[in-house]
Amino acid sequence: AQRLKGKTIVITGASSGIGKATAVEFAKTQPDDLKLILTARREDTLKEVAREIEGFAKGVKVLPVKLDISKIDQVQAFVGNLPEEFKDIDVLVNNAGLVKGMAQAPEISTADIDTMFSTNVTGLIAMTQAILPLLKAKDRGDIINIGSIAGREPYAGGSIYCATKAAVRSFTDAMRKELIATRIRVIVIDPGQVETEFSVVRFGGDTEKAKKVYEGVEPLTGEDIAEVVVFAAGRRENVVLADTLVFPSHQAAAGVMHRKT
Ligand code: NDP
Ligand code: 8X3
Repeated sequence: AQRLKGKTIVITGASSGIGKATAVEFAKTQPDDLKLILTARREDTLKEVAREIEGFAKGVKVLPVKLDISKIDQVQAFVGNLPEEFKDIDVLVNNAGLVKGMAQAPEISTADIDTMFSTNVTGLIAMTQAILPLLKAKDRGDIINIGSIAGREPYAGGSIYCATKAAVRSFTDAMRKELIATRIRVIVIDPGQVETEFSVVRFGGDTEKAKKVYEGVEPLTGEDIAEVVVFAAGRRENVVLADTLVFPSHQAAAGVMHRKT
């Protein structure tokens, strides 16, 4: 907790799931002195998360920022629009991301392909490029990217999503090499199955269909991944948790799941 003292942390996709849980976990771990910049498209939800955190962590200042990371102009304006006291960013958690549908080629809609790539890949890259100069200027800081088992092991019905997460993995690994002479830590955390709004979004709001994904299994929670993110950020500066794969105990690969019937 001491190592996180006074840090300014940006989390994308903090209105739900893993991102929201990560915001709460940072605040629980360092409730006395921390700044959190929480971004997502749903501003009201971000404000609720901010109220929740400020209710239990009196030393945490929370700044909710409406930001659609798939819109490059919004990302490029992000740092310039921050209040002065939030500009000294130490940690970027690139978490915002989504999957659309289960369609297979040649039936994948162009709109869905665009949404997945512009959010999970070009949005994440733009956000990283916006914040990296601040980290380079002080030669320290963390970029923590949320990848997925899907980026290591592509599955039928997930070709585009899997390709986006493979791109996150390549971008992350190349950047770690590019920043080798700095103290900037480049980290990727790959979750297996986590129950969040992920499947509800995948199936266009169909909660019944989403529920079926988790029938007979015990998925991870957003908090489980949040703990790993905060652990990585809280290590001694010379310790880089470069690459972590996290499964629930019933899962051994993207498609290897033990279901109780
Ligand atoms: P949720 O759907 O619960 O959360 C996704 C978050 O991303 C929301 O806060 C959403 O906010 C935000 N988001 C989506 N699109 C945009 C956008 N264009 N601009 C800004 N924010 C956006 O899902 P998870 O918590 O599960 O997902 C978080 C990350 O974890 C994703 O990158 C996902 O791919 C990854 N992941 C998830 C797994 C799972 O099984 N759940 C497994 C492995 C990885 P809003 O809608 O308000 O914009
Ligand atoms: C989410 C994991 O395998 O359900 O990234 O697509 S999977």
